[in-house]
Amino acid sequence: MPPSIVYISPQDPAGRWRDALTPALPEVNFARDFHVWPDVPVDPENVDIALVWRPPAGALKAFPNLKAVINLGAGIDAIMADETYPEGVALVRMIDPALTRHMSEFVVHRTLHFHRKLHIYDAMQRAHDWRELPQDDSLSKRVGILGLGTLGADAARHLLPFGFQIAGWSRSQKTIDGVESFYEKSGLGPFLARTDILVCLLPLTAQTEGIINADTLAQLPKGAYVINAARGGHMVEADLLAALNTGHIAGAALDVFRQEPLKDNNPLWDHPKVLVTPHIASLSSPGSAAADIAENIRRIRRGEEPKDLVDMNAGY
Ligand code: NDP
Ligand code: OXD
Repeated sequence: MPPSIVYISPQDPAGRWRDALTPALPEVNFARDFHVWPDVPVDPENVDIALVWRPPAGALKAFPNLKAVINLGAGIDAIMADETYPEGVALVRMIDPALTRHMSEFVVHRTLHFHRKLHIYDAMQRAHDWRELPQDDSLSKRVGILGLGTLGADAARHLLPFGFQIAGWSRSQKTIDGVESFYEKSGLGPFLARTDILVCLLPLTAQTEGIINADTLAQLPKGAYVINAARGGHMVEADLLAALNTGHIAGAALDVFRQEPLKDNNPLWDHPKVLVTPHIASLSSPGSAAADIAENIRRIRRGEEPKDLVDMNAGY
């Protein structure tokens, strides 16, 4: 009996992934060997691969012979939070050109929005207020990206042509043309002190949880902006609201929240200095990602190491 694949994503129907993977894996009989959780396959011992997005805690335990879990997104924090994650099972994250491209679009858009004061012009339009505001030069505007990995490095490269002064903060030192590298805990203070527009593209780990808080916001120059497209857990919402209300932070673009969907009574929804989007900065694209997922499934089944493995010790 050939091994089976299980798809576990309570949030996203399986259809788009099945449709994209079917031509990419002609050797797999999808009608027989692709199961959509919670429909339990007749023989859970026969499942070797799980394709998942935010699987409920404990769901993976039902498959005792899993060889790998393939995450259908970049962030694996929801999986790392599952204390019952089967020990020793390889975890693969998503690195996909479309996912990266779409995130850079979002970051460039939000950065330009604040840089060109479009949030203020939007409010002026609603007030029928026809005035010119002073225009800052991009050459003097300092953008700082928390996390200079796949997404952060690409966003930095896309921002460079506008002339911004770009820096990034990561665990290890980076060499990217035109991008100043700050790293380790000791680099965080100097990085924040030189940042007018802060972009968060970190993974959510024990070390990065709550990293945007009263203390770090206070280290940004007065009038700085915050763009969080990573995870809601990076941000202490009450601290951001306080900094917005004192005027220390001039505006924030938030795509991710501690509780999603954002609760109807959350003050961020209506805050005049906050732009809210519903975790859409970059959505996974089955059509783009299918070829790499298929290649990884083949590698795993041949007993080879898959690409884009998560470092379980680092947590990302
Ligand atoms: P990567 O793993 O490629 O990059 C992570 C970066 O963060 C690396 O530069 C890493 O440093 C740095 N980092 C990790 N821990 C620390 C730390 N403790 N201190 C300093 N730097 C640290 O991740 P991606 O770029 O692919 O993705 C980033 C996150 O974006 C995802 O985890 C996900 O949460 C979020 N995301 C959000 C989406 C949305 O729609 N809103 C869509 C896709 C992703 P080093 O390079 O030295 O290892
Ligand atoms: C991801 C996301 O991590 O969409 O891919 O948030």
